[in-house]
Amino acid sequence: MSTESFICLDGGQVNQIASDHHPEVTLSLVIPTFNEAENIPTLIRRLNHLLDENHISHELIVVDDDSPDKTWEIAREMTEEISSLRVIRRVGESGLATAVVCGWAHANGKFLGVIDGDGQHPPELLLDLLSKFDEEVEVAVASRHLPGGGVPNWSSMRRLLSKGAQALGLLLLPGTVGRVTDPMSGYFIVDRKAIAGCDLQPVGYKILLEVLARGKINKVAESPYYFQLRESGSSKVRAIHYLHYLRHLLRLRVDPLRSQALVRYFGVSLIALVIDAVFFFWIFEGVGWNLTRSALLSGEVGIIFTILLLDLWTFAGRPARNFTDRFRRLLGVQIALGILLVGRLILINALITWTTLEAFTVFLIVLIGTSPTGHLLGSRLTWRPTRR
Ligand SMILES: Nc1nc2c(ncn2[C@@H]2O[C@H](COP(=O)(O)OP(=O)(O)O)[C@@H](O)[C@H]2O)c(=O)[nH]1
Ligand SMILES: [Mg+2]
Repeated sequence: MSTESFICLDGGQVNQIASDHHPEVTLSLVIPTFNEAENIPTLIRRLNHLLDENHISHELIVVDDDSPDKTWEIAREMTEEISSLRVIRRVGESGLATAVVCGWAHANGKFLGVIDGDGQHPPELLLDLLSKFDEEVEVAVASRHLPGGGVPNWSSMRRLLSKGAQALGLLLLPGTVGRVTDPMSGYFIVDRKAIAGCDLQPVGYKILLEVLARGKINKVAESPYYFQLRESGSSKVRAIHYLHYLRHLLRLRVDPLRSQALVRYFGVSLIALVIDAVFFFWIFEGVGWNLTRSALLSGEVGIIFTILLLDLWTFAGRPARNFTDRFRRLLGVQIALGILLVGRLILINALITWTTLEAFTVFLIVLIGTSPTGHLLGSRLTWRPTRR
């Protein structure tokens, strides 16, 4: 944790956020800037006044990428007038999203926020966003796509690109992009706890995507707002940022394949499969039950093991909020895998009738063949972390 009012960083990216916060700082608000010299003084004064007036202890952290218009210098001069203001000048580094992570890595607050430096985000909405944390959310997002929000001045081209980007995101990362109405929002607050220790490595503009994908986010809240006209200067969005966005989506898509949770998840599927097969063999060959009854019973035993292992092991780090929530999740797995089990029984009987294969071979083929679908279905339906 640091408290210097001015830091100049020359190289070396910071992407880890500490879990401790200063007991006296509630909100650390990062303002990423590049050539915002004309906008920044008004915005800083407005933000500081608003937060002071509402007794919210805060720090404002401008993270400027060595702007040619000397935004960082103008902000630095203001640190004498505004004690809550801190300025980070990054030399030889650029990118909105990494600037935000850098600001948070130097922040002291319990809640970490971000707001554009060009006045397009109405500061007053901060109060609304902060109030959402009373409902135990981890992230509060300002959304342009809720009733009461909007983007008045965008060209049809930019609207189209924005919609296209969102659709692509939904296709590639439905579990992340689908959690909010405005995944492209650059105005939000996150509880430090949810991202502390996470390896945040955003590419390009979309810091919210990174937070939703890598943070420990159970519940998200949203507040509508109108995207204001830029006060001065121009947007820094360029064609290359759409490529960055695509790269970011692909990276977030591929990374979880290496994650521990996924390995555990497939570990459970494998264990359940073995238990199912052994149990089936025992009651069918040993006890002498008929094929359908044996497969039904062994299938249910496999499901119960799956439920227990998922709950106690795989998703132990993502606990349910209460008993009802936990019960709902477990019931979800039972229903999803139960439906699959019925399908499996039909398939087993069909294969026995139409082929000359042995019963146990048929059972194994169907069990192994259908197992991935069932477990994927189970996870999709039940461990989706948030319901909006
Ligand atoms: N530090 C930093 N800030 C940036 C960079 N690119 C954009 N910004 C800031 O991020 C905010 C949003 O950028 P803007 O170009 O207005 O995006 P738009 O509102 O989506 O058109 C503004 O405060 C910019 O000054 C960057 O590379 N580094
Ligand atoms: Mg802007």
